[in-house]
Amino acid sequence: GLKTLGLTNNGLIHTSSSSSSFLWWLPRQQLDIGLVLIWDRRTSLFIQLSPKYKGQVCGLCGNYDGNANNDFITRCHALVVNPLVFGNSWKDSPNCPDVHTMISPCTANPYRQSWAQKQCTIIQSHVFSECHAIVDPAPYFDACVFDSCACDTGGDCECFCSAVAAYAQSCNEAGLCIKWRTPTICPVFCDYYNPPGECEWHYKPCGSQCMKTCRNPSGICSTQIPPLEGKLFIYFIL
Ligand SMILES: [Ca+2]
Repeated sequence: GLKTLGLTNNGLIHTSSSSSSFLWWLPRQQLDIGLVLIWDRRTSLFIQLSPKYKGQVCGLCGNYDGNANNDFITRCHALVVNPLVFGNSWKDSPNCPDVHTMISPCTANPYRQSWAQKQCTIIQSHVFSECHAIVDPAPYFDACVFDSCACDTGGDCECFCSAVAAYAQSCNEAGLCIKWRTPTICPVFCDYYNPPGECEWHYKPCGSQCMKTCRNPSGICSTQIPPLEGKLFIYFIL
């Protein structure tokens, strides 16, 4: 049968500011059940599952058996080729209509195409050159253009920034820290959140090692949480 790993609002591990775009929320018990879900409350969602669940899960993220070719399995256990059939089978609400055609967002929003392609070239540029041989930039560039074309209803830059950040995160996981943000390209203003005269918040492009801090006096951090961009300090509420 299908079991759901529950997410609740109990025992959240969180950072202290409520207004930062770089907040990561971690229900405490997820660490115990082997699931880490980190959401910046915008367009970035990070899911990490313990290897003990390999091949034991199903849904939109696949079955986690190391083979990407068998991930389009519907709710009725049928392996399909069509991504729409696959996606529709996993919709949560029966009131939500099925999607029957998928129009490329750059076709639907042609006025965004040249902007999206121009912006996304940063992934293929010298900024990420060190990473190109280790993590293939092509699928990330395509995804960046797709997402940047699609985001046409406010927050125009956010999808672009999240797409580039996704490539940077893959580089980070491969051991390469790329400092790609600038004051004009997807800037992060951590200092804004610092109280006057204090220096509590720092932006780290590739996260930081677990540190003993005033908010984490034990210096004990979960080893299950990978280094992530913008992670400032995370502490447990016990
Ligand atoms: Ca699979």
